[in-house]
Amino acid sequence: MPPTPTHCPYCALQCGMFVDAGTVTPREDVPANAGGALCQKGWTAGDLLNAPDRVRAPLMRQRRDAPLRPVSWAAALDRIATEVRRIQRAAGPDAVAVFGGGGLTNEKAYQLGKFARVALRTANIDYNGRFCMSSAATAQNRAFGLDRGLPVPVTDLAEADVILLAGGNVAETMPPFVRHLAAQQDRGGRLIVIDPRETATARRADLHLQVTPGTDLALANGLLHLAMTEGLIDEAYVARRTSGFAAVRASVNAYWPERVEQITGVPVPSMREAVRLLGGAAKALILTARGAEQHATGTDTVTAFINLALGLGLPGRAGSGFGCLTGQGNGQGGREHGQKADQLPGYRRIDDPAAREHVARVWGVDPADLPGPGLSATELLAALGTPGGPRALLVFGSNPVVSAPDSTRIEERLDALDLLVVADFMPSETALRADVVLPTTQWAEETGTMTNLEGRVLLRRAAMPGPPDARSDLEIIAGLAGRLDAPGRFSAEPAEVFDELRAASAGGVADYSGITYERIVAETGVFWPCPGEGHPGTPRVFLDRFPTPDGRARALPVEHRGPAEVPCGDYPLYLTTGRVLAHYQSGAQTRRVRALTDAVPEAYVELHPDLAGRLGVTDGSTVRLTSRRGSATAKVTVTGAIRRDTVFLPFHWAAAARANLLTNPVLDPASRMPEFKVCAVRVERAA
Ligand SMILES: Nc1nc2c(c(=O)[nH]1)N[C@H]1C(S)=C(S)[C@@H](COP(=O)(O)OP(=O)(O)OC[C@H]3O[C@@H](n4cnc5c(=O)[nH]c(N)nc54)[C@H](O)[C@@H]3O)O[C@H]1N2
Ligand SMILES: Nc1nc2c(c(=O)[nH]1)N[C@H]1C(S)=C(S)[C@@H](COP(=O)(O)OP(=O)(O)OC[C@H]3O[C@@H](n4cnc5c(=O)[nH]c(N)nc54)[C@H](O)[C@@H]3O)O[C@H]1N2
Ligand code: SF4
Ligand SMILES: [Mo]
Repeated sequence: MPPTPTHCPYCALQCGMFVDAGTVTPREDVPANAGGALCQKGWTAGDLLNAPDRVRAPLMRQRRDAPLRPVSWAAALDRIATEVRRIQRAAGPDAVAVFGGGGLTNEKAYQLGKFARVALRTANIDYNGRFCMSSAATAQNRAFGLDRGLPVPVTDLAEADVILLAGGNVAETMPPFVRHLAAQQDRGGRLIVIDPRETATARRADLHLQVTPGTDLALANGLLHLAMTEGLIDEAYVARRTSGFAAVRASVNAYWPERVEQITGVPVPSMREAVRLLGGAAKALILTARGAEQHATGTDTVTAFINLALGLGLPGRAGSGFGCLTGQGNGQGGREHGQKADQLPGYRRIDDPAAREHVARVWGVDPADLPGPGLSATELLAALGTPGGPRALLVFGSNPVVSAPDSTRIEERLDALDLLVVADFMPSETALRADVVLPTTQWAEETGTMTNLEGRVLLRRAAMPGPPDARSDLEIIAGLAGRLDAPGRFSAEPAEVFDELRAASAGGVADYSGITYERIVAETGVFWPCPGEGHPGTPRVFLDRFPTPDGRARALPVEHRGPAEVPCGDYPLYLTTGRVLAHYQSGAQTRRVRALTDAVPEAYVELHPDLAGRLGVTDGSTVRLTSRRGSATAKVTVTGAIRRDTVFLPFHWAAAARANLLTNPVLDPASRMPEFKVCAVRVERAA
């Protein structure tokens, strides 16, 4: 086989790569990683295919305390179908729940949503995107009537005079993205970064605002206040393209610079410089990432940055706008086609009668038989095994034992289930707790579409066969749907599923009806919305109008509330969590790649030198971190790049090094995003 052009298994940049017998080389034709850049995870992705402990056969245990043992596919799938029927007879359809992931292809995400509604008839399906994109998505939908991460192609970044990035460390989380920033800066463009840490990204910036964790909302309101007092508001744009801006003006009056400096720790002159840069730019982009979004105030924080962008007249102008950096490989498509509790394909709402009618017709079922909205991810996990809550959970593409907040409670809830099923190619920490583990093929062994952070639909192609006894998620879903006598068709062929997805999405907000595999190949990706095969796709959204009832963007006043937990006598420090270059998410994949564990072998916590001195610890010492929920241990890295009042712990490790033993599961009221980015902790020397 010649090298197969495909895309990376990891993040939302979806860098183009060739795979040849498991060896990866970069493609040069894909704009996201133009010129053929890959990060270390991409270069070493081939190692995932032959991970020494890869799951290669179905595994099952007879009782909770018995070991997992290999069984036939028939035995595994029969057991699941029998248990599902038993549980649903006793406790109703919602007693079986599904948990998906933003790494799944569009075809899988679509089929999983259909499987839940049509085969299981459960309302309870949600996915890990709640932990990821939900605040930005909710805020963009609220303001623009549409949630596409970036409003423009990444290559437009190079043309921006100013880029403001709030809470993103792209130098580690999507390194080839930095090339677009470098191109921008080479042209004389300026970069402003908001982060409590002086990250590799912040070091590239012309201006770094080292904000107190959880206070971005006040900062954004403060920047808008300054834009008003400095006469930098684009009044013609505000009058023509927005609604509700008068109320926003009135509310940000209270965010005068000295007050905002006190809340955020950002000096007034830095704020003023940021606003002058932004206000003086012909083209500017305001971008948020998880640092600003993963808070109980995440939706309103993103709204505050959108208000700033609207005041400066950015959204809907070429090369300008507001955007968020999507995280997971298919974090964009994964939030469009129905694995979210309140959603049907095409970014339709499950409580909209017209949407139910349309999708039910495509599925060949009665709209009245479709369930309504179910529980959101954190609430779903919290309800498992409780009276009236789900008794069975099917997981496809997530490792919540490591990645969900307050993980002690997650383990308790999973252990309280009658049935836990995990489809995965790795023996993740969640899979190892399951009653049935279903071994799947992975990225280079299967075909499907991924929608990257730009909203560009791409084709990942099978480059090689998977292990003989592994099956694709689509085959697994088809096998279960058949056993459950599901109505309608559950094809295991990605191209057939994609054609059905196109029909189901037609007329929806995320309309894929004009996109075909052939077009994706011929055009190196097609941007949604794309409502017909003759339609060119939409690289830049909002140029003429916003898809709101009156065509205007909605500005909405939002108030600073701060994090749910702030430091106190018992827990005197802020903990913030996030990522390092060499590891991905829960680490289920990257902790199995030698080059990556060599690069960063174990969990570490960043401490300011003053704090390290007070604690009497140095680089390499072991410390225990304790929050109101539990304790975790990690090695110390002393760095002046972090604030004195804050410590940083990446969340990629398992067992006692889990950041999520500490995190606060308090949720954003609108998006149901947990507050991963701030809780209060104490740090002590461990024996
Ligand atoms: N190497 C690697 N790359 C990845 C991933 C990975 O796991 N590893 N995951 C992918 C996914 S799913 C995602 S969602 C993206 C995430 O990509 P990013 O959002 O870039 O990643 P994070 O490290 O979670 O958070 C970014 C920054 O937020 C800062 N931060 C913490 N608290 C605050 C705050 O209150 N305000 C502000 N302004 N900043 C704050 C942190 O210091 C951190 O530097 O990365 C994607 N790429
Ligand atoms: N403390 C803290 N916690 C966080 C975050 C944080 O910043 N701080 N970030 C949150 C964010 S943004 C995210 S996105 C989540 C991610 O956290 P998780 O949802 O746990 O994501 P992964 O580690 O990518 O888990 C994916 C699992 O599915 C498997 N898998 C991958 N592809 C497929 C597939 O196609 N099919 C199947 N069946 N399995 C597959 C992988 O092997 C892996 O075991 O973590 C969240 N948790
Ligand atoms: S930046 Fe993301 S898509 Fe590109 S090689 Fe790295 S992990 Fe893969
Ligand atoms: Mo994410």
